[in-house]
Amino acid sequence: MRSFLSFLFALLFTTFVHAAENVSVKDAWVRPPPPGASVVGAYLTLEAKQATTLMQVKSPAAEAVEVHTMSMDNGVMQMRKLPSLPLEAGKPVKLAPGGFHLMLINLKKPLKAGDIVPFDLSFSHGDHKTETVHVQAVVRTPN
Ligand SMILES: [Cu+2]
Repeated sequence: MRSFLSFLFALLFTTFVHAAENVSVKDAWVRPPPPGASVVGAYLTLEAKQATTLMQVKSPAAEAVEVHTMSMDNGVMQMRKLPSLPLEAGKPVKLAPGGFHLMLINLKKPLKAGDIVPFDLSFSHGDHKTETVHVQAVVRTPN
């Protein structure tokens, strides 16, 4: 009986760990904002084992965080806010300068190189399954 119970617990725990591990985040960084700037871009690479959708991003460093895309429109670079960002299974999505990025809107305090900016990324896997991934991004100049 005891071994059956521990088996059950192991099973529960395994399921839980798998559910919490769908999305991995790599290389999170924030561009150092120019003096006086209240808006700044943040970048990272997202990968999901199973298809999911990034629904919301929050950070204590800014009033809001938006997901933006950049595209050429009649020779002019345009930024557009996305309501959500879908991820396909096993296909990394790189948020990088010139493409998808996170935008910190109305910084609450100035950021400088070396600062750590926490983010909470909320994903919806469908079927009412959600996952929040906590990310620590470093403020640094682009490579
Ligand atoms: Cu932007």
